[in-house]
Amino acid sequence: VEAAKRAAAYAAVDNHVKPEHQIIGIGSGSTVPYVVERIVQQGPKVNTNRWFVPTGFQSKELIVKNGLKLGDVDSFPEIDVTIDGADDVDSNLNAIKGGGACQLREKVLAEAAKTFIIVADFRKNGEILGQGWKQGVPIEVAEFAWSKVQRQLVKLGSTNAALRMGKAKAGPVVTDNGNFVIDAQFDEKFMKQPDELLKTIKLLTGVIEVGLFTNMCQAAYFGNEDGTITAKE
Ligand code: DER
Repeated sequence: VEAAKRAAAYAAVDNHVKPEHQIIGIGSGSTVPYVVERIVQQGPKVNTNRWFVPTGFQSKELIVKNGLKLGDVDSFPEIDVTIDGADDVDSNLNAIKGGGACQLREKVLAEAAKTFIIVADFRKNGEILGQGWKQGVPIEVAEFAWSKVQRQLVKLGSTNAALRMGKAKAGPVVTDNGNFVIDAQFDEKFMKQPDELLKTIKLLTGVIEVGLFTNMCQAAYFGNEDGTITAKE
């Protein structure tokens, strides 16, 4: 799977990170390190003129560790290209994101980018959202409102809406923004219309961001087990 992630990341960088691109958004997860690896390979000459905007703590560490200049979205509101991972992608390039609980800053950088590219391994290359990623839609919520939102998600039709608990941490996962995450499963009839579901969930008071990225991605690159790449535009 790592080779597939690397192949997808390399193809995305080779096709979409041009020498003239100076502001680059770097996503979160285990695939984006290969994106940074490939950008570093473009050489110090082109990279000294670039600023790299992170989508969270992990992303920031990745940029700094690779000796790249750290930018922020306040100084660089317009981003040339953002490359990020995803948990599931459908045939219309809609994505479930937030497996790493970074979807708020990821969506800000995806929106701010002229081009938003997804990189992933073959497991994420799907038809309808939720067929591959079974953990549900990640929803960032204010701590104060989480149980109210959970009840409303069930009323909306979620088959299972659960507060995301820490693994090496007692209690719930806390995002880089100090909020909680609810993972809410919905059946196919909802997941076939991700933009409708996004709007419905986003309107619930206490919801901060929803891990449904609809009509945002210009291209997605998937690494396959046989070493080939599938590109969806
Ligand atoms: O949280 C996210 O949206 C991340 O991009 C993440 O889920 C992607 O996961 P992976 O690159 O580790 O498969």
